[in-house]
Amino acid sequence: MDKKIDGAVISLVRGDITGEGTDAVVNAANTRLAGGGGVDGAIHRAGGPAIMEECRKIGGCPAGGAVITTGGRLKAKYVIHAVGPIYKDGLHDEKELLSSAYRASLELALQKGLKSVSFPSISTGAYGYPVGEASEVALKTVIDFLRSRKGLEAVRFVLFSDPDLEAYRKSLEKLAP
Ligand code: AR6
Repeated sequence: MDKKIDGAVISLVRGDITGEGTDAVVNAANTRLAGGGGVDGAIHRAGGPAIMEECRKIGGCPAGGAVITTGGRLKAKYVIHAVGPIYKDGLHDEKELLSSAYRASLELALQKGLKSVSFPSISTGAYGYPVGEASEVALKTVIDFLRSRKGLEAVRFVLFSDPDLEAYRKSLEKLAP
């Protein structure tokens, strides 16, 4: 599913983000940038050790933030490591932190002059954020960004399961009918 937002396109696809050919892929990282399971493990496995070498030099990143490294052996030239919140009950700034992680990633992409970025569904795996709510936060943040800041041409959400894709599809339909 595609939606045009001003000059850019938001696409929702089902797949494995490590195969994406966008300028950057976003990783759902932790504050220590230490690697882990889920999409983080998959990106480091596919991209090779050069990514972790840069992560170690950077040292860490707070929740709500993002840092950028090489894409190593990935097709994508860069990996943007975004740190989403660990979901508790929705009353611990989860929404603000999740939105901030998406915004920080988009800011980094613009700073580097990138045109296309692929996101996974940050925080909705090991970090437990309900995907219905997270998809609305993610898409609203990206739509607001694309409407106010020019330069990006394509933002892809690469969802790992059909239910996740369906949740994002519903949210996008609601936010940009
Ligand atoms: N491509 C796209 N999406 C994927 C892939 C993939 N190859 N693999 C998993 N997903 P998670 P989080 C989906 O747990 O919740 C790590 O250990 C997955 O199905 O990867 O932000 C980090 O080191 C889910 O929908 O990230 C952190 O410690 C989504 O990606 C912690 O987990 C996010 O799930 C971060 O947790």
